[in-house]
Amino acid sequence: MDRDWELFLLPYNQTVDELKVKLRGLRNMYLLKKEHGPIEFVTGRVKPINSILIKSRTRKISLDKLETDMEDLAGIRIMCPFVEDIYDVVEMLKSRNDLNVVYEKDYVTHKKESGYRSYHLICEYPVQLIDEVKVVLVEIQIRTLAMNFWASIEHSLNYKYAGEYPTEINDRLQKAAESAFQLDEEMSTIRDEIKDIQASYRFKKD
Ligand code: 0O2
Ligand code: 0O2
Repeated sequence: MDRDWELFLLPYNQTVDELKVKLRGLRNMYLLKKEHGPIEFVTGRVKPINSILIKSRTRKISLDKLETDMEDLAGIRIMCPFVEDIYDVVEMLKSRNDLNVVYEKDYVTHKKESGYRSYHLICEYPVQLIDEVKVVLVEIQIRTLAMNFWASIEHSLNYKYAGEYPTEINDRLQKAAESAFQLDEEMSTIRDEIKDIQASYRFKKD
């Protein structure tokens, strides 16, 4: 099939650009209000054509059905300081009126076999084109900095091993993912203890 990829991907590029601006704007609002911000940073990408073709072959997705069956042509990633922030961001996204969450995958509570942790929302997002509104799918991944550290490095290693790690490497990657999660839990505990100390100071002063 002859496809004009630039034209096909245009609404996805528009979606990623718009959502990056909107979500980075939210981060700046928290910064201005000097409140604890649940968003550390936001990135986004449109799936490269080569990756689309590979995924369509491996997942047996017909090129005619990319719009409905390849849910991550547009991808947004939100990094949070703490695990608890992930759930706040999820609720915040669900309450937005410019996004419709179609379904979600909680790999934070239910980690994947690889050790991967992240919260995924598959959403519909309306893009205004010249003379119509096109609703496209976008995958929003929400994770902590530690989860992102693990996933980014594992993803780059995966290219070398084409997803087929030797068992020993697999075990070590799973252990590394667990260490990253323990680090997240420790940072949350430290934060809570600091809050308690601050509250007790305030109580003594009053
Ligand atoms: P600031 O002032 O750096 O915070 P673009 O659309 O070109 O702006 P793109 O191509 O998506 O961005 O770039 P990229 O590399 O994905 O990074 C997007 C934002 O995330 C940038 O911030 C980066 O600084 C920030 N970023 C990327 N990696 C990290 C990281 O490991 N830690 C932190 N804290 N930030 C990171 P901004 O919004 O452009 O502005
Ligand atoms: P990319 O752009 O290369 O990251 P689906 O991919 O949705 O058709 P699947 O595999 O059931 O089907 O979805 P899942 O597991 O939710 O994975 C979607 C995305 O999550 C992947 O996209 C990765 O970005 C990320 N992910 C899932 N598992 C892992 C993992 O074990 N390690 C890492 N590093 N990332 C993971 P893609 O398609 O790989 O694309």
